Amino acid sequence: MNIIVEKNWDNHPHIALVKLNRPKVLNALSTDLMNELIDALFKLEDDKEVRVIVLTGDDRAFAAGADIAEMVEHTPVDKIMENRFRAWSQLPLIGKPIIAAVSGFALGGGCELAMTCDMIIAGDNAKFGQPEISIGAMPGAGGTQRLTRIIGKSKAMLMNLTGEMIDAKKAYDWGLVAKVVPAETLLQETFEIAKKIAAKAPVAVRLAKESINRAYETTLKEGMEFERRNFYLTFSSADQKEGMRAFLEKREAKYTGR
Ligand code: CO8
Repeated sequence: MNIIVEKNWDNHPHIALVKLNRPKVLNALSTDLMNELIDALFKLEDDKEVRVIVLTGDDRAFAAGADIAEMVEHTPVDKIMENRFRAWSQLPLIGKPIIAAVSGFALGGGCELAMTCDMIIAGDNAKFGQPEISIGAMPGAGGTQRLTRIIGKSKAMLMNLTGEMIDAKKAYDWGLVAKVVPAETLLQETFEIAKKIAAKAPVAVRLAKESINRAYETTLKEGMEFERRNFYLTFSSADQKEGMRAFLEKREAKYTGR
Protein backbone atom coordinates (compact mmCIF):
# COMPACT_ATOMS: atom_id res chain seq x y z
CA MET A 1 0.00 0.00 0.00
CA ASN A 2 1.54 3.27 -1.11
CA ILE A 3 -0.98 5.28 0.88
CA ILE A 4 -2.35 4.71 4.38
CA VAL A 5 -5.60 6.42 5.31
CA GLU A 6 -6.68 6.82 8.91
CA LYS A 7 -10.20 8.14 9.21
CA ASN A 8 -11.31 9.39 12.65
CA TRP A 9 -7.70 10.27 13.31
CA ASP A 10 -7.04 10.22 17.03
CA ASN A 11 -10.76 9.46 17.49
CA HIS A 12 -11.72 12.77 15.93
CA PRO A 13 -14.81 12.16 13.77
CA HIS A 14 -13.98 14.93 11.29
CA ILE A 15 -10.24 14.59 10.71
CA ALA A 16 -8.53 12.14 8.39
CA LEU A 17 -4.80 11.42 8.21
CA VAL A 18 -3.33 10.38 4.87
CA LYS A 19 0.19 9.01 4.96
CA LEU A 20 2.55 8.56 2.01
CA ASN A 21 4.04 5.12 2.48
CA ARG A 22 7.12 4.29 0.42
CA PRO A 23 9.71 4.79 3.17
CA LYS A 24 12.50 2.85 1.42
CA VAL A 25 12.61 5.43 -1.38
CA LEU A 26 11.83 8.46 0.78
CA ASN A 27 8.20 8.38 -0.38
CA ALA A 28 9.14 8.97 -4.01
CA LEU A 29 5.97 9.84 -5.86
CA SER A 30 5.43 7.04 -8.35
CA THR A 31 2.47 7.19 -10.70
CA ASP A 32 0.78 4.41 -8.70
CA LEU A 33 1.27 6.34 -5.47
CA MET A 34 -0.16 9.51 -6.98
CA ASN A 35 -3.16 7.64 -8.39
CA GLU A 36 -3.79 5.97 -5.03
CA LEU A 37 -3.43 9.34 -3.33
CA ILE A 38 -5.95 11.09 -5.54
CA ASP A 39 -8.42 8.18 -5.21
CA ALA A 40 -8.07 8.32 -1.41
CA LEU A 41 -8.54 12.08 -1.36
CA PHE A 42 -11.68 11.92 -3.49
CA LYS A 43 -13.11 9.25 -1.17
CA LEU A 44 -12.50 11.57 1.76
CA GLU A 45 -13.95 14.46 -0.24
CA ASP A 46 -17.16 12.44 -0.68
CA ASP A 47 -17.27 11.33 2.96
CA LYS A 48 -19.74 13.59 4.77
CA GLU A 49 -18.08 13.06 8.14
CA VAL A 50 -14.64 14.25 7.07
CA ARG A 51 -13.96 17.99 7.34
CA VAL A 52 -10.16 18.29 7.33
CA ILE A 53 -7.45 16.16 5.74
CA VAL A 54 -3.84 16.03 6.94
CA LEU A 55 -1.27 14.74 4.46
CA THR A 56 2.06 13.55 5.78
CA GLY A 57 5.05 11.30 5.09
CA ASP A 58 7.36 9.91 7.74
CA ASP A 59 10.14 11.33 9.93
CA ARG A 60 12.73 11.19 7.16
CA ALA A 61 10.74 12.47 4.23
CA PHE A 62 7.45 13.98 3.26
CA ALA A 63 8.47 13.03 -0.28
CA ALA A 64 11.84 13.28 -2.07
CA GLY A 65 10.21 13.96 -5.43
CA ALA A 66 8.79 12.08 -8.35
CA ASP A 67 10.16 8.56 -8.69
CA ILE A 68 13.40 8.99 -10.64
CA ALA A 69 13.78 5.25 -11.33
CA GLU A 70 10.33 5.21 -12.90
CA MET A 71 10.91 8.41 -14.86
CA VAL A 72 14.42 8.02 -16.19
CA GLU A 73 13.57 6.46 -19.57
CA HIS A 74 10.25 8.24 -20.09
CA THR A 75 9.44 10.05 -23.27
CA PRO A 76 7.01 12.96 -23.52
CA VAL A 77 4.67 10.63 -25.42
CA ASP A 78 4.64 8.19 -22.47
CA LYS A 79 3.73 11.03 -20.16
CA ILE A 80 0.95 12.28 -22.41
CA MET A 81 -0.54 8.90 -23.37
CA GLU A 82 -0.39 7.46 -19.85
CA ASN A 83 -1.86 10.67 -18.47
CA ARG A 84 0.71 10.77 -15.71
CA PHE A 85 -0.42 14.19 -14.58
CA ARG A 86 -4.01 13.05 -13.93
CA ALA A 87 -3.60 13.03 -10.16
CA TRP A 88 -1.67 16.30 -10.15
CA SER A 89 -4.30 18.14 -12.16
CA GLN A 90 -7.11 16.75 -9.98
CA LEU A 91 -5.55 17.70 -6.64
CA PRO A 92 -6.82 21.30 -6.70
CA LEU A 93 -10.38 19.95 -7.15
CA ILE A 94 -10.52 18.77 -3.54
CA GLY A 95 -12.75 21.29 -1.73
CA LYS A 96 -11.92 20.26 1.83
CA PRO A 97 -8.88 21.79 3.48
CA ILE A 98 -5.70 19.75 3.20
CA ILE A 99 -2.82 20.45 5.58
CA ALA A 100 0.64 19.16 4.67
CA ALA A 101 2.59 18.07 7.74
CA VAL A 102 6.18 17.99 6.51
CA SER A 103 9.02 16.23 8.29
CA GLY A 104 12.37 15.74 6.53
CA PHE A 105 12.70 16.12 2.77
CA ALA A 106 10.06 17.81 0.61
CA LEU A 107 11.90 17.93 -2.70
CA GLY A 108 10.89 18.30 -6.32
CA GLY A 109 7.42 16.81 -6.68
CA GLY A 110 7.38 16.49 -2.88
CA CYS A 111 7.74 20.24 -2.44
CA GLU A 112 5.17 20.73 -5.22
CA LEU A 113 2.75 18.34 -3.54
CA ALA A 114 3.12 20.20 -0.24
CA MET A 115 2.50 23.51 -2.02
CA THR A 116 -0.63 22.11 -3.65
CA CYS A 117 -2.02 21.55 -0.15
CA ASP A 118 -3.70 24.49 1.57
CA MET A 119 -1.03 25.10 4.18
CA ILE A 120 2.24 23.58 5.23
CA ILE A 121 3.20 22.88 8.83
CA ALA A 122 6.87 21.97 9.00
CA GLY A 123 8.89 20.05 11.54
CA ASP A 124 12.12 21.85 12.41
CA ASN A 125 13.98 19.11 10.48
CA ALA A 126 12.14 19.85 7.22
CA LYS A 127 14.05 20.63 4.04
CA PHE A 128 12.41 22.05 0.95
CA GLY A 129 13.89 22.19 -2.51
CA GLN A 130 13.44 21.97 -6.26
CA PRO A 131 16.50 19.88 -7.15
CA GLU A 132 15.31 18.79 -10.60
CA ILE A 133 17.93 21.04 -12.22
CA SER A 134 20.64 18.83 -10.69
CA ILE A 135 19.31 15.80 -12.58
CA GLY A 136 18.96 17.52 -15.93
CA ALA A 137 15.28 18.40 -15.67
CA MET A 138 13.08 21.09 -14.16
CA PRO A 139 9.91 21.16 -12.08
CA GLY A 140 6.70 20.04 -13.75
CA ALA A 141 4.02 20.44 -11.08
CA GLY A 142 4.31 23.96 -9.71
CA GLY A 143 7.95 24.45 -8.70
CA THR A 144 8.35 27.38 -11.07
CA GLN A 145 4.76 28.61 -10.70
CA ARG A 146 3.31 28.12 -7.22
CA LEU A 147 6.73 28.59 -5.61
CA THR A 148 7.32 31.86 -7.49
CA ARG A 149 3.93 33.22 -6.43
CA ILE A 150 4.65 32.26 -2.82
CA ILE A 151 8.28 33.34 -2.31
CA GLY A 152 8.85 35.68 -5.28
CA LYS A 153 10.94 35.56 -8.43
CA SER A 154 14.43 36.02 -7.07
CA LYS A 155 14.21 33.36 -4.37
CA ALA A 156 12.37 30.97 -6.70
CA MET A 157 15.17 31.44 -9.23
CA LEU A 158 17.74 30.76 -6.52
CA MET A 159 16.04 27.52 -5.49
CA ASN A 160 15.23 26.33 -9.00
CA LEU A 161 18.52 27.20 -10.67
CA THR A 162 20.89 26.03 -7.93
CA GLY A 163 18.74 23.12 -6.79
CA GLU A 164 19.78 23.87 -3.20
CA MET A 165 17.51 23.06 -0.31
CA ILE A 166 16.26 25.50 2.30
CA ASP A 167 15.61 24.56 5.91
CA ALA A 168 12.35 24.94 7.81
CA LYS A 169 13.28 28.31 9.33
CA LYS A 170 14.07 29.82 5.95
CA ALA A 171 10.92 28.29 4.47
CA TYR A 172 9.00 30.03 7.25
CA ASP A 173 10.81 33.34 6.77
CA TRP A 174 10.07 33.15 3.04
CA GLY A 175 6.37 32.44 3.55
CA LEU A 176 6.38 28.89 2.22
CA VAL A 177 5.24 27.34 5.50
CA ALA A 178 2.66 28.55 7.99
CA LYS A 179 4.36 27.27 11.13
CA VAL A 180 7.52 25.48 12.23
CA VAL A 181 7.23 23.12 15.17
CA PRO A 182 9.57 20.59 16.81
CA ALA A 183 9.76 17.53 14.54
CA GLU A 184 8.77 15.24 17.43
CA THR A 185 5.46 17.05 17.92
CA LEU A 186 4.67 17.74 14.26
CA LEU A 187 1.64 15.47 14.08
CA GLN A 188 0.20 16.56 17.42
CA GLU A 189 0.59 20.24 16.53
CA THR A 190 -0.93 19.70 13.09
CA PHE A 191 -3.78 17.78 14.70
CA GLU A 192 -4.49 20.79 16.96
CA ILE A 193 -4.70 23.06 13.91
CA ALA A 194 -6.91 20.56 12.06
CA LYS A 195 -9.15 20.38 15.14
CA LYS A 196 -9.66 24.14 15.11
CA ILE A 197 -10.62 24.08 11.43
CA ALA A 198 -12.87 21.04 11.89
CA ALA A 199 -14.81 22.96 14.55
CA LYS A 200 -15.74 25.71 12.07
CA ALA A 201 -18.70 25.76 9.71
CA PRO A 202 -17.73 23.45 6.81
CA VAL A 203 -19.52 25.53 4.17
CA ALA A 204 -17.68 28.68 5.23
CA VAL A 205 -14.35 26.83 5.39
CA ARG A 206 -14.86 25.52 1.88
CA LEU A 207 -15.81 28.91 0.48
CA ALA A 208 -12.91 30.63 2.24
CA LYS A 209 -10.45 28.07 0.86
CA GLU A 210 -11.88 28.55 -2.62
CA SER A 211 -11.59 32.33 -2.31
CA ILE A 212 -7.96 32.27 -1.11
CA ASN A 213 -6.98 29.94 -3.93
CA ARG A 214 -8.71 32.29 -6.37
CA ALA A 215 -6.31 35.04 -5.26
CA TYR A 216 -3.55 33.18 -7.12
CA GLU A 217 -5.46 33.00 -10.34
CA THR A 218 -7.15 36.30 -10.93
CA THR A 219 -6.91 40.08 -10.71
CA LEU A 220 -7.53 41.80 -7.38
CA LYS A 221 -10.80 43.30 -8.66
CA GLU A 222 -12.15 39.94 -9.84
CA GLY A 223 -10.87 38.25 -6.70
CA MET A 224 -12.65 40.81 -4.51
CA GLU A 225 -15.90 40.20 -6.40
CA PHE A 226 -15.46 36.45 -6.07
CA GLU A 227 -14.84 36.85 -2.34
CA ARG A 228 -17.94 39.05 -1.94
CA ARG A 229 -20.13 36.47 -3.68
CA ASN A 230 -18.78 33.68 -1.51
CA PHE A 231 -19.35 35.86 1.55
CA TYR A 232 -23.00 36.35 0.47
CA LEU A 233 -23.25 32.63 -0.17
CA THR A 234 -22.37 31.83 3.45
CA PHE A 235 -25.63 33.60 4.35
CA SER A 236 -27.56 30.87 2.55
CA SER A 237 -26.20 28.26 4.97
CA ALA A 238 -27.90 27.14 8.18
CA ASP A 239 -24.46 27.22 9.78
CA GLN A 240 -24.13 30.99 9.28
CA LYS A 241 -27.42 31.51 11.19
CA GLU A 242 -26.29 29.06 13.84
CA GLY A 243 -22.82 30.64 14.17
CA MET A 244 -24.10 34.19 14.57
CA ARG A 245 -27.02 33.22 16.83
CA ALA A 246 -24.70 31.18 19.02
CA PHE A 247 -22.42 34.20 19.36
CA LEU A 248 -25.33 36.43 20.38
CA GLU A 249 -26.69 33.80 22.77
CA LYS A 250 -23.20 33.30 24.26
CA ARG A 251 -23.12 29.58 23.56
CA GLU A 252 -21.05 27.25 21.43
CA ALA A 253 -22.24 26.81 17.85
CA LYS A 254 -23.26 23.39 16.58
CA TYR A 255 -22.47 23.15 12.90
CA THR A 256 -24.06 20.63 10.57
CA GLY A 257 -22.35 21.46 7.32
CA ARG A 258 -25.58 22.67 5.76
N1 CO8 B 1 13.02 8.78 -6.71
C1 CO8 B 1 13.36 7.49 -6.54
N2 CO8 B 1 14.10 7.07 -5.51
C2 CO8 B 1 14.53 7.98 -4.61
C3 CO8 B 1 14.23 9.33 -4.72
C4 CO8 B 1 13.41 9.75 -5.84
N3 CO8 B 1 13.04 11.00 -6.01
N4 CO8 B 1 14.79 10.00 -3.70
C5 CO8 B 1 15.44 9.07 -2.97
N5 CO8 B 1 15.29 7.85 -3.51
C6 CO8 B 1 15.83 6.58 -3.02
C7 CO8 B 1 17.33 6.47 -3.22
O1 CO8 B 1 17.63 6.06 -4.53
C8 CO8 B 1 17.69 5.46 -2.17
O2 CO8 B 1 17.37 4.18 -2.64
P1 CO8 B 1 18.40 2.93 -2.39
O3 CO8 B 1 18.42 2.78 -0.89
O4 CO8 B 1 17.75 1.79 -3.08
O5 CO8 B 1 19.70 3.36 -2.92
C9 CO8 B 1 16.72 5.77 -1.02
O6 CO8 B 1 15.65 6.52 -1.61
C10 CO8 B 1 17.35 6.61 0.07
O7 CO8 B 1 17.92 7.76 -0.53
P2 CO8 B 1 19.47 8.17 -0.34
O8 CO8 B 1 20.32 6.97 -0.04
O9 CO8 B 1 19.88 9.00 -1.51
O10 CO8 B 1 19.35 9.06 0.99
P3 CO8 B 1 20.25 10.27 1.43
O11 CO8 B 1 19.84 10.58 2.83
O12 CO8 B 1 21.70 9.98 1.17
O13 CO8 B 1 19.84 11.49 0.46
C11 CO8 B 1 18.26 12.89 -0.70
C12 CO8 B 1 18.54 12.00 0.53
C13 CO8 B 1 19.16 14.14 -0.63
C14 CO8 B 1 16.82 13.32 -0.62
C15 CO8 B 1 18.58 12.10 -1.99
O14 CO8 B 1 17.91 10.85 -1.92
C16 CO8 B 1 18.12 12.79 -3.24
O15 CO8 B 1 18.78 13.71 -3.70
N6 CO8 B 1 16.98 12.35 -3.82
C17 CO8 B 1 16.48 12.84 -5.08
C18 CO8 B 1 15.83 14.19 -4.92
C19 CO8 B 1 15.38 14.70 -6.27
O16 CO8 B 1 16.16 14.92 -7.18
N7 CO8 B 1 14.07 14.92 -6.39
C20 CO8 B 1 13.47 15.44 -7.60
C21 CO8 B 1 12.95 14.34 -8.46
S1 CO8 B 1 12.33 14.89 -10.00
C22 CO8 B 1 10.79 15.52 -9.64
O17 CO8 B 1 10.34 15.47 -8.52
C23 CO8 B 1 10.00 16.12 -10.76
C24 CO8 B 1 8.54 16.35 -10.36
C25 CO8 B 1 7.70 16.68 -11.55
C26 CO8 B 1 6.20 16.59 -11.25
C27 CO8 B 1 5.66 15.20 -11.18
C28 CO8 B 1 5.31 14.64 -12.53
C29 CO8 B 1 4.70 13.24 -12.52
